[in-house]
Amino acid sequence: MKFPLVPPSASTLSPRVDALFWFLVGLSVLFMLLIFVPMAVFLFKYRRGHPANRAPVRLPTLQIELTWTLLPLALLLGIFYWSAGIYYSMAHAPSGAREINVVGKQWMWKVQHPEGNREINELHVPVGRPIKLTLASQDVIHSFYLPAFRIKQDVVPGHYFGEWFTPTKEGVYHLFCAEYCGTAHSKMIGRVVVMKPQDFENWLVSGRPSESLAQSGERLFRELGCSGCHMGNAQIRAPRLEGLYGRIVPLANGQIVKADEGYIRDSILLPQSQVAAGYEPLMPTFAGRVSEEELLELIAYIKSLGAKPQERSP
Ligand code: HEC
Ligand SMILES: [Cu+2]
Repeated sequence: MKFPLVPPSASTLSPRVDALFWFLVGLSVLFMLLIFVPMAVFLFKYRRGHPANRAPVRLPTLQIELTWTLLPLALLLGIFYWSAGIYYSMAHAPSGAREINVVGKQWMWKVQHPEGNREINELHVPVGRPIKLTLASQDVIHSFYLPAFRIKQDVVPGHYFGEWFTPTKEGVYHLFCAEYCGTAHSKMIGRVVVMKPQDFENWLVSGRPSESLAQSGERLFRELGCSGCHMGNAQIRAPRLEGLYGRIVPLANGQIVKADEGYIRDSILLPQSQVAAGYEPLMPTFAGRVSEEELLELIAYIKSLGAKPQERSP
């Protein structure tokens, strides 16, 4: 039976993570040898009864101290610089990435594609294209783990987490939950299917639902009564949401925030926590009334309202 020592390497990040990993393993082995080989040699050389020279030795203490202080310092700073570079790339998705939402819940991963396609414990992606994931949890802490792409991200309820990868090889790869999350945690597994771009297009079209993600969000926007306040001639003065996504928003308390997914999420669940400047805190909370998936649909809709720069008169 084949038992691979390391998972397959199938993303642009994998070789970088592996290089660092093997360097660290090599370095550890080197230092282990540097300590244990002399130890064994001295044990043997100075064993009882052996006529070795046991007279005290004089060594240049300062040089020795400096060497074993400065050398490890340089080595560790080098490792820091190297790994910080990888960490930085991991944290910043390239622009033009395909955006996919993933919601973890006991005990499955639910995936939403922008076109409206949905999957459970499966994630279909095209090869060679950066994929940007927005991760959320419906209940407890889960951890989204794709070993072949060298990404693992804890997903704590109440926040969005971003993660990205560019698959480099077609194939089927493991998807795990890597945080113990209850009875059926061990069954919270799935697969990532990396396909040729053309096959992926066909897959998308073959399963295409009647509504895109943003269209589902638009329907919810009406059903939940958001449009009653946020559209056209409402009784209550509420901000228009066109062009909100990505904009800088001044808040009533003087703070200035960026309207990203997290901000929109908080606006819907905790409207009192961040009141837009110039408006009364009249928006009711929708906590408990919308699921994580519905929230992501609403956000997709608000994002689809475009980023047209628009003057806002408070
Ligand atoms: C009763 C009227 C009302 C309803 C219903 C309502 N809102 Fe609001 N909303 C407001 C008001 C007033 C504000 C501005 C004050 C604030 O930030 O809380 C606001 C702010 C927001 C903001 C922040 C906008 C900005 O410019 O910073 C978002 C996003 C938002 N609402 C989305 C929604 C969504 C989505 C729904 C439906 C699930 C909804 N609202 C339902 C009145 C409403
Ligand atoms: Cu889990």
